[in-house]
Order: sequence, then C-alpha cells, then structure tokens
Amino acid sequence: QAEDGYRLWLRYDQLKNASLRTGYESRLATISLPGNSPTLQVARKELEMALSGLLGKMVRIPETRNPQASLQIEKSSARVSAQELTSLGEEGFLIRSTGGKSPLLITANSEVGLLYGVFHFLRLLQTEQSIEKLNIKEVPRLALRMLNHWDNLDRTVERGYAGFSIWNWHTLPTYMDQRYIDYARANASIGINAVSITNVNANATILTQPYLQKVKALADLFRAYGIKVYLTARFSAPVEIGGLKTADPLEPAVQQWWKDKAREIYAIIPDFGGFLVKANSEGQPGPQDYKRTHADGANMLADAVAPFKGKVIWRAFVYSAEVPDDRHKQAYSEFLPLDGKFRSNVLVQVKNGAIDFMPREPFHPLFGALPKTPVMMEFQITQEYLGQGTHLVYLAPLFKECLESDTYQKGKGTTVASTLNGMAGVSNIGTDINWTGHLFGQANWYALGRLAWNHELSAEDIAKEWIRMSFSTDPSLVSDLTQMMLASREILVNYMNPIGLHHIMATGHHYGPGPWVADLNRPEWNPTYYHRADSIGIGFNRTATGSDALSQYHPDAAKKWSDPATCPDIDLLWFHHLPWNFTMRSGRTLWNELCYRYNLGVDSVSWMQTVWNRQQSKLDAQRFEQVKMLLNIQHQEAKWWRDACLLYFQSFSRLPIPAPYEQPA
Ligand code: GCW
Repeated sequence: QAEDGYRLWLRYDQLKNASLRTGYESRLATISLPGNSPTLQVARKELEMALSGLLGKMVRIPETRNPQASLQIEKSSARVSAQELTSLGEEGFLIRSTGGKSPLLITANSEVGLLYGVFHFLRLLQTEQSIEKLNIKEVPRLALRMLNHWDNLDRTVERGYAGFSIWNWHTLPTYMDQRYIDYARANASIGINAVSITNVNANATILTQPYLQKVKALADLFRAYGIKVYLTARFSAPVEIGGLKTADPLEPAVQQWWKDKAREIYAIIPDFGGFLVKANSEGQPGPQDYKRTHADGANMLADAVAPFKGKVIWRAFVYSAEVPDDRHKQAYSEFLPLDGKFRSNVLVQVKNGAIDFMPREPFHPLFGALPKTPVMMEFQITQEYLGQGTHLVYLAPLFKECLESDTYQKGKGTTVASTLNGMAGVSNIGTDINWTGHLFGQANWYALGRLAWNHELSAEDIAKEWIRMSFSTDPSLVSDLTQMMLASREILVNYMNPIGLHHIMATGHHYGPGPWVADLNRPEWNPTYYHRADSIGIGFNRTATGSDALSQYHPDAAKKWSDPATCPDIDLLWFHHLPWNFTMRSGRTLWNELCYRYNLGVDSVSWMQTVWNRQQSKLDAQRFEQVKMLLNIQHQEAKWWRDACLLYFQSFSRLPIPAPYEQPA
C-alpha cells in the first residue's frame, strides 16, 4: 500500500505489539453501542474500522444494547451520577473503567459527545496507552472550535498551498466525494464543530439558491459529525444579487433583504451556523462605505439570523492606507469604542497578532480589551508567511505562545486564552493526496483542533500524539521527531524574521525575502515600513516616542516591552529602533546577533535534516522521501533568506559579517 498520507492521523494499522493487541482484544471482546441515528452510525463505523485495523481482525458491533458488553457506549449512563453527567455539558464525555460485568464505559449527554469519546478512546489505542484503569473526563474549554476555509468558488484557495479546494461546486450536491466524509471524520476526531467553507474575500454567489443546495448537501453530511456550516457573507450582496441600490445597514430594504435571505437559508439548512464577515478591510465592502460602523453592519446581520439562533462572526482584521500612522493600531482604535454595542449573537474574531500572521507577533492588543464582546481567536494554519507548503514548521508553539500571553486586563494571569469564546484556524487543506501539501502541515490542523478543545495541552504532548498516530510509537522516532517539531518554529523565525523583525517577505505571495521593497503605493505593505533600517540602526519604534502602539496594551503588559533593557530579545525590533552596535543580552552587538540568528537558522535546518535522515529505517519510503526533499528545499531557502537579508541590511550597517560566518556570495 502506498503510504501517501491520505489517512491523516486516523491510520489504524495493525498494532505491532502482539501482547498489547491481545490485551486490548480481551478488554474489548464485546461492545455495546445501541441505536442507529446518523451520529451513532458514524461512531459505530469508526470503531469497527479502527478496531478491525488495529487488532488485525474483523470487528462488528450490533445495533442492539448488550448490558454485559465489555465496552458500554451509551448516552447519559445510569452508572454515572446525574451531577457528574451535568458537568459534562453538551459535548463533554467520560471514559471510565467501572469494573463489574461491563468494565469499560463511554458516556456523554449527547450523541456527538459519545462520538468525541469514541475518538478519544481510539487515540488511546493508537498511541498504545493502557486502558486498564481509565477515568477520563473531557469537556471542551471553548464552545466554538472552527476551521475557516479561504476557498473560492472556482476552487482556487486564497493562501492555499495544498492544491485546489476540496469543495467541488461543479459536482455538488449530487456527487458526494469520499473526501467530504474523511474530512468530517478528521475534524470530529479533534473536536472541530464548525466550518466556514468559503473565502472571507467573499463572493455573493454562494448565497444564491443553486449554491445553497450544494451547501446543504455538505451540511447534511457534516451534521452527524457535530459540525455546523457557516458561510462568508459579502456585505454588498443585496446590491450584487438582490438588485438593491445600496447595502447600507440602516436602510430598511437592506435589512429586510438579509432577513429574507436568512429565512431562505434556514429553510434549507435548519442548523446553519451563521455568517463570517470581512468588511472594510483590504478593499472589501462594508458598513463604512455608508459611514456606518462595524457594529451597525454586524448587528444588521445578527438580527437577520437571531430568530434561528444563528451567529455573526465579524473579523477585526481591518487596516487601510488612509490610516498611515501604524497599521498595528487600527483594529484596536476602530473596535474599542464599539465594545458593548454589538448584539449578543455577534462574536468579534481577532487575529493572534496586530499585523498579520507573522512568524512571531506579540499578542493582539484587542484580547481582553473588549470585556462586553465575545471574542474569537483567529490563527492561521495555512503557512502564508511561514514557508507555505514547503517548510516544516510545527505551529503549536506559536499558538501556545499567544494563548499563554498575559494581557493583564483583569489583573495578572489574564491570559489571552482566558479571554476567548472560540477559536478558528484558517485551513491548510486542499486536494493534495495528503490534504495539506507538506505532510507536517497535518500536525498543524491537528494541533489547532486539540488546542481549541483544551488550550492547556502542551505543544509537546500534541506533537507526540500526532507522531504516534501518524508514524509509529517507536520511542527514538517519537523523541527525535518531537524535538524537531518543537524546535521548527524558532528555527524558521531565526532564518526569516529574527529579533522581532516582521513583514519583510516578498510582495503579494509573501514567499521568500523582500526587505528592500519600498515602492508599493500602499505604504503599509512595504517591508521598509516595518524594518526601518537606516545607517543608525533597525527596528520599528512603537513606544511613546514612536507610533505609541504600545499604549494600546494594558500598562502592565506593555511595561516589559517599553524599555529595550527589559524587552525580550524576541520582540526587540518589533517595538524599538536600535543602533547597530546596541548590546544584546548575549553580549553581541545587534548587528552580530542578527548575523548569528540568521546563520543559526540555516544550521538548524541542517540539523532537522540529520534528525529526519537518521530515522529513515523506521519510516515508510514514500513519506520519508517527500519530507526529505522538502527539507532540502527548506535548507536552500533558509540560506536564501539569510543571504538576502544580511546583504541588504549590511548596506545600512556597513559592518562586516563576523567570524566564523562566511560572507554571503
Ligand atoms: O493575511 C492577509 C492575506 C490575505 C487575506 C487577509 C485576511 C483573505 O494576505 O490573503 O485575505 O490577510 O485575513 O483577510
């Protein structure tokens, strides 16, 4: 069988350890999973497929109840107290060894909770954990755990590096690709419960009848997996497909148009999630076109979906050339005055950082700053500014760094995670055989789901789970790959954007270096706007003597950043413009540190190659070769980044590249 990665982390190959297998087999001799609703059928099928694979023998589970079964899977089990059941909420579950005639129990309040429990249980087997004395209680931390696809109706994907969109609008709704099922399984296995399937740079056509019928086919399929469908709403849709002259949110005809549209959608998809909206950002239409606020726009849509319990997710990613001061500040300036002005079914979705999915950004100042507004995190799983589909970068450390940052908004310990009501990841999924282009991109999809479920999981534990499920449980392999994955993000930061540098990628595609670009007509798109290198030094002064973006943070959060002496090295040039001979914590000058970091980045990619290569014998040939080839590209491109950036910055610093590094050719 070709090991092409299609099966993701749900591989279910026969467990190599025979005694473990027989142990599991005896514990799972009989399974009771009564009922045949769509969700229970999905759970049963998954168990049958997984156990048949893992145990290497056909497993079939009847639809009837068997009170004596060794594994009991049942809703609201009488063997668990009412109080304990209540604490599980809608989506939580319990997995428990209860002893007696039916020693293992999976229970939940809902069928989807049971499905989550089944996937969790299967993960225990896949990762070869003991199932002897289980007492697992899992309740998701966030209610909304979402993927955002930036998929266009022509199947191109904005910032997609894994082929075309998996949504085949041509053959939907009649032809249901197997991929849709496997996509839903993968998402359910990590607790994703919402997907918006169209680009935020929206096309109003998706809201027309023929397309809504196609969306319905997906929603009908996803329902069994606990996944709700959302669509992106183009703000000018009433004009474009409704024949109105305006899309002004305060205009009654416009409000009525959206109300009718919502009623039409809910008649087709009764559990439709709602709308995700990008407005007045990067040329997209929005309420400000009519001198109205983001709240006016969001509330109009919110009123339209409210009768059906729908939500509006309004993005805070706004910036414009007209506000040239510091793009960093615009979202905060526009949204802060609107706190408390949104309807209760509106969530504001904020990118992790204030610029744009950089390899490293301080957390966005809006987190914790909108106490009256439910806020969602938007992370980017697709690697727009992080080597796209060719660089191996495990993103859980980036996600965790942001989630654990202290906003101080309600006193010390007000982490970003504690301020959230949901989490979305911009999908990296496409038609590539392995879904994500780079095999290790799968780990980022996986990690987003796991962290949305429980942000307290460590990046290391998530990596280990994923490696064990995707490759093997061999201890040396797990340890090597874990180390490589955990280091990979910092390695990329070193060869791309060290010491707080940012947005110095090439124009448009954002792949490869372009720090010299200075002539774009949108000033805030020019890399020179961000690094500000000159004969004196480098970096963006965002303190009170500069753009003062720092003042948007709580003073206790801003404190450490405000002074170069206390600002962590990793954020230094994000907040300060410093002389080339500034002394770093390492004792090196800033210029020498820059050279050191870029070279370290390149050398570390060689280290990743060594680590990968030494595990060759434990990996299947196809996946081994794929990753090996991509690591070769990554190594070449790390050198490209280093050489381009150092040569360019050297034209300002006029300092030599210190020994032992070679002068770039
Ligand atoms: O990161 C930038 C991307 C755009 C994207 C935009 C956004 C969907 O370069 O491609 O557009 O952000 O998040 O809206």
